[in-house]
Amino acid sequence: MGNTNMTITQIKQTSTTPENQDFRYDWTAEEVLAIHDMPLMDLLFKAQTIHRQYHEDNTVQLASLLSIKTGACPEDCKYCPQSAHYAKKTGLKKEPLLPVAEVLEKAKLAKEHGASRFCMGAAWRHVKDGPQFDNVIEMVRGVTDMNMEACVTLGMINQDQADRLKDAGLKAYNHNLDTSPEFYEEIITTRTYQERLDTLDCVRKAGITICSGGIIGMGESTYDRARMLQILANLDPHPESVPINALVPVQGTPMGDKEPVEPIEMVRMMATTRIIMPKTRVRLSAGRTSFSKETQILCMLAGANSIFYGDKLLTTNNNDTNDDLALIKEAGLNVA
Ligand code: SAM
Ligand code: DTB
Ligand code: SF4
Repeated sequence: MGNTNMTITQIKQTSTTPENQDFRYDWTAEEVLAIHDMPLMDLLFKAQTIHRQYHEDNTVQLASLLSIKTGACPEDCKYCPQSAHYAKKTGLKKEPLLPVAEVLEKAKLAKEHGASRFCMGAAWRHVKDGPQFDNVIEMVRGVTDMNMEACVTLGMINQDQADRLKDAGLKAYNHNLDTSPEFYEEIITTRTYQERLDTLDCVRKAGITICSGGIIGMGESTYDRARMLQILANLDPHPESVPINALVPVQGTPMGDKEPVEPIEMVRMMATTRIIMPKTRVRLSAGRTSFSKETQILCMLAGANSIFYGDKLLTTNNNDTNDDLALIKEAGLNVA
């Protein structure tokens, strides 16, 4: 990997402008895979070295998640407990859009508990104009007024809808690529990869930051993982936020029986993401409940600087908040 004897102080004195060679938008999947497959110690060293150049040391952002509209989604994403296609087997109950006041109350509590970002998710294929979207706009405005970063994930959106969200103060729109274009068809048949990229384009054109990542542990190869990261890293500018989820296998979905993700595979994903997208916030997202404290710390050493904080993700359990606070204290992290 070159320059292994350079000290961190020396590295910090190098240019941090996006013109320097840490920032590339022409990655090949083979190059990304080669980074991913590096000897683990070299990979961790390189990732942490880059991390310290572009991010505050010892810092983690806490983001809270809330499902504002749960279940009965017409899409067939094979990993997702909210898809109507698997509802009979998962038994997940459909719920209407939550009232604005209830959502804002949850956001206030999240802030009081230390979260600086509040993400609201709706099990929609795409956003429809009308009273429900108007309510989401109010939620975004309310969360922004609390001085929290508001993020939503609502499925596909058009330019007009993205512009309205921006006007309401939306900081970020989450829309994941989920996997490589080649493996994608085995996971989702009701929406194309290109449609996902088109939504990201509207988000960017509206001036909203992009939050886009994916899931590992669905049966994809490491090449598929590298391909997904390649496509994200070739967006110019890079997505401001990349969530990496380990599949939460939910009984009743077609992926309910998948083996848990090998912890070091998650660490390698974090490090690769950090190296090819130096300034991006890398989010250690779903699947943390299956990882030890030590694995999570390794993920952070590899460049992850955000976790979802709160008892629940959207419909599945998240780590106990006391355990998270203990981890943060033990590792000497500051909450951003
Ligand atoms: N319906 C919207 C969409 O698909 O864009 C927003 C909600 S959707 C639940 C948000 C993301 O959660 C998905 O893109 C997927 O990456 C992640 N996700 C869903 N179920 C998951 C699971 N069982 N394990 C890990 N990640 C999951
Ligand atoms: C993301 O990439 N992960 C979060 C957030 N974006 C919306 C969602 C994880 C969902 C895990 C399954 C569930 O709880 O339903
Ligand atoms: Fe619907 Fe999103 Fe779940 Fe796919 S991931 S089924 S679009 S809620």
